[in-house]
Amino acid sequence: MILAPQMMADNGDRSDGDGDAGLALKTKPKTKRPPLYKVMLLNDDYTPMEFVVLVLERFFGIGHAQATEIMLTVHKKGLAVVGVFPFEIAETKVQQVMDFSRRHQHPLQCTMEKE
Ligand code: TYC
Repeated sequence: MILAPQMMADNGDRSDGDGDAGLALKTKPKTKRPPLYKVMLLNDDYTPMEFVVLVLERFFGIGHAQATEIMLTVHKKGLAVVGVFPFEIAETKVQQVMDFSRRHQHPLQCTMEKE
């Protein structure tokens, strides 16, 4: 039953309704966010540059110009973080990229690690 505010006037137990039964301990409000995971692409010698750009556009929603920049960063540096996500989303991205690459017979590798 939901009571209208007027009906809750009798506060004989002096509770404020927040469920802490009046404990006067200093506690941090529990607002912990879920851990985030970096999703990374790794360089290799065989995957065509245009395929990597397509992967970034298709699975990470990155525009063509920025996708090209990120691809070139991976090409030059060996790897780059392409996005940061909660665990299940990161895991899905990695699977999607690995499946897509495998289906096109490219050795492109995508991995994730806790931030
Ligand atoms: N090094 C590849 C080439 O020269 C291009 C490439 C870029 C491959 C990024 C993988 O994650 C990668 N064709």
